[in-house]
Amino acid sequence: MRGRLVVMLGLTFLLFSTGATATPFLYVTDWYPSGPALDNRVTIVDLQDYAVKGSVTVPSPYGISITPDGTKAYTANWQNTTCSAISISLTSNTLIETMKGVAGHAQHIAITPDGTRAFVATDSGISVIETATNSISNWITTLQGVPYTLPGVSYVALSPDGNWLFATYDFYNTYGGSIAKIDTATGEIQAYFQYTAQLTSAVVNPDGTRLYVSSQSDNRIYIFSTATLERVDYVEAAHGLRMLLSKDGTRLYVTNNIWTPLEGDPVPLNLLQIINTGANSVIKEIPLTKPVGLALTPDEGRLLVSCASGVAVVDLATQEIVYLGGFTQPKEIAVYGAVETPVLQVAIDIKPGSSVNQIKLKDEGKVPVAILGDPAFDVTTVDRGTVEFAGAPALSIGGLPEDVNGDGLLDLVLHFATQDLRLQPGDTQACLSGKTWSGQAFAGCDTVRVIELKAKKAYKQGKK
Ligand SMILES: [Ca+2]
Ligand SMILES: [Ca+2]
Repeated sequence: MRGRLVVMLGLTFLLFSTGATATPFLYVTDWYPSGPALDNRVTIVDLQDYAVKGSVTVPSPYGISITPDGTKAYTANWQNTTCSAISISLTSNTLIETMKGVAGHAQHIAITPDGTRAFVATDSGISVIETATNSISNWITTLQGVPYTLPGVSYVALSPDGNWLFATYDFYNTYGGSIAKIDTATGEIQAYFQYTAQLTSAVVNPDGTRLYVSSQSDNRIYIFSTATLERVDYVEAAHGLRMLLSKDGTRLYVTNNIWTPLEGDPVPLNLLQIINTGANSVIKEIPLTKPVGLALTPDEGRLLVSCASGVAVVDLATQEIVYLGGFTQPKEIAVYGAVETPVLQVAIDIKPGSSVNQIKLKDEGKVPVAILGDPAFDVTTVDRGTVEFAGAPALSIGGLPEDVNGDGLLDLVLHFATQDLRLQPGDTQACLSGKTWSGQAFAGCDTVRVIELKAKKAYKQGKK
């Protein structure tokens, strides 16, 4: 598997250099306690062809989160009690630095929606990273104004507005498993729920009203009111370890994986569960070997699950599973990539007023091309700097919208230098493409008659 993936690398870079795709990327933390240092890494996989795009060496990375602008990934490093910042882009991924000073063994990290801070769950409390400087400090939480910091933080989840941090505590905490609702501005614990089960992760629904909490030892997903931390419901589940909600909040994905079965426990559960949050019931169970982390592709068509020695890619429409190998022991995963929107087809008119659309190559003139407005396409939204016709950029002349075909809708006529056109004699079609200010891609084609200006060329050469 690894050999094949390496072979694919060249192709991946070729795709980027043409700028043809906005493919999402998968980031996998991978580390095994007794493995060689080489296996302490974040591996980056292109989710279009599953080729490994590269890897960054990081000490014992467990949790991983990506900033909302997609420029940096942060890892929570368990054994090394550090965090790392990685610069990520379409073409390169490099370690910025590994920051010391984390409270303890770090296993999960959550970044605020504005990308300014990252909260780190450690076995000795919560640490916070200022992402502008990558400075790290141990967060002093307070309860009724008095410093109150509990160890054994298993997970941290932010509300969609970033105003609240929900921390779950596992049973290493002498107070038992518990949940705290903390004001991210002040560190004040606003509500607290104490329980006896080992709580492993939490997720807030899209409107910020409900908190789902998974338990390793209680076989339930608990549902709390985020306002009061009162328990309002639960779902009978297995040994929940990590959870992920669909963007609309209707599906909850849960990995179930009991690491150390207790005496009398049945066969260890290794399951992915899909829960319908409307009915609070499990609608699908998929066996997977020791599943841990979860991520969705931007279009939510594929669910990615880190497992014992690989990553399972579950096609949510067909339930088909592809396994990506070549890992030591994947921990958490993250996906970053823009949602690809379909290209809007628009009508264009090359040389408005002419139906022949003859283009004479080597001509020093300009070719006008009208982008025709229609009820579904307002030409005033066109970002002219993005428009290309037959490979040539639009010239910065003209371009005031006018109705060139008399249908009452504004059209946009742009001009292109004939010498810049990538056309060959005999071509019968030429196309224009571009984007609107909001990023919607559009394209359209029209017929052409391309001829070479032989007589003029000979005359010019003769003059020289
Ligand atoms: Ca025409
Ligand atoms: Ca028109």
